[in-house]
Amino acid sequence: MRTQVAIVGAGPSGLFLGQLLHKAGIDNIIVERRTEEYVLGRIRAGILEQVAVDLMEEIGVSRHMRAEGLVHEGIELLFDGQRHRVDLKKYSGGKTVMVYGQTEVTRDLMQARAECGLTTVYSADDVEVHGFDTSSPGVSYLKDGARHQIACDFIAGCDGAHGVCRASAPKAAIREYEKVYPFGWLGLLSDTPPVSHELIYVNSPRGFALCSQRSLSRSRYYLQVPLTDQVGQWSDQAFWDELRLRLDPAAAARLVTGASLEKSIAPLRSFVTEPLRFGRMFLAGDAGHIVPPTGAKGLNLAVTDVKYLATALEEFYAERSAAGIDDYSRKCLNRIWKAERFSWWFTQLMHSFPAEGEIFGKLQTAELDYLFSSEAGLRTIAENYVGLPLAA
Ligand code: RFL
Ligand code: PHB
Repeated sequence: MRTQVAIVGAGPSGLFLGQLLHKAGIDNIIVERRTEEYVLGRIRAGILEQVAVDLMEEIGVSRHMRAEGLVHEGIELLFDGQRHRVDLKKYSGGKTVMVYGQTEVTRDLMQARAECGLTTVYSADDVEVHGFDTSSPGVSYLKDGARHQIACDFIAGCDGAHGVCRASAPKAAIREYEKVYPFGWLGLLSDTPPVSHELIYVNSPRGFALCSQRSLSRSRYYLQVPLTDQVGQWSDQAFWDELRLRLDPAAAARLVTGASLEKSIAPLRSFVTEPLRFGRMFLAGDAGHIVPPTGAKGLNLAVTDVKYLATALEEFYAERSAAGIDDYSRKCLNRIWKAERFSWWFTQLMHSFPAEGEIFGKLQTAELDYLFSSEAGLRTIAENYVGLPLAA
């Protein structure tokens, strides 16, 4: 097989990139190690910044999002027993966010890809990337007992945090920055109405909690848990009891509980790879960087990476200019580090860090109190949460 761009990974990065390239007339094949059902079954992000909403429009996959997505103009932070609202729209110069699940985004992109007749190879084993330091790179994989080869001009490493692309970059050419947090998030999805019409981020003495949602009848909740906890230890009842204890009395009284549709624990980590380009291979999305989910930035950063990458490749094919691909890493990393900073700061501000002693909680409350007493403070939260502007 031959294509112009071989994309490794059919998560949001790979699927968005595939549609953008197709729209620009650039041929691409996606190679994914899991099945289509497995990819669709993963419950992850819930918040789209304007940049992701715009991209869904641009590639013509916004019909469901427009019908089912919920526009949110604010979020609430609960600390010291009281809820405080951040008016995102007011303090970010009119921007909002969209509540629309990654599962739904993925489904819409997969449908669009199928309608365009583009090739996606699912259940591809032992994927390998070759020759990206030459002008004729390739990707190979095992399927149905045989090794298949794809010759291409470029490789897009959209294969997430544990993919093969980053792992194949020469060790001497890559630098990795990492921070691991001493806790995880236990998530629960249920067909129950959300406790509030906006998201509530909770700083409580018992640990962080988040009340999120997927629709007016489907809720997504998270609890900060020790890294040693196993999902099996947490019955639905235990989850709801603990969540109620972390909420304020009014929210606790309103909480509607029900059977979980899904429960899982995700570790929290900040991670950045530099650079994001190795010859004719590019890293995009979680393959190049991870943020703790507190700032809701992961999916949105993936979207900006692939937008920059698609533009650079389009420039290469249309004008035979390498300026865009030469600048890809720098342009992405500038935005990535700012999102990393916000996600790290918001994580530190809202979670319990028992090892830091009681003073840490007091300092968090003082900082939160200050932020809500200051227009600059509210702007800082709002501007970062809705997403910083894209580079020109
Ligand atoms: P993905 O989604 O991990 O997709 C990578 C794909 O590559 C495949 N793959 C391979 N394929 C072939 N060969 C190999 N060797 C391969 N190795 C891996 C994988 O099977 C997979 O299909 O990465 P991508 O596309 O870069 O997308 C990134 C986002 O998924 C991620 O950043 C977000 O989910 C992060 N995130 C959130 N982001 C937001 O913007 N807003 C949120 O509200 C938000 N909430 C979250 C989150 C992530 C969470 N978890 C579980 C980490 C909440 C949680 C709990
Ligand atoms: C989610 O709904 O899954 C979600 C929302 C906001 C976050 C993280 C996760 O900050």
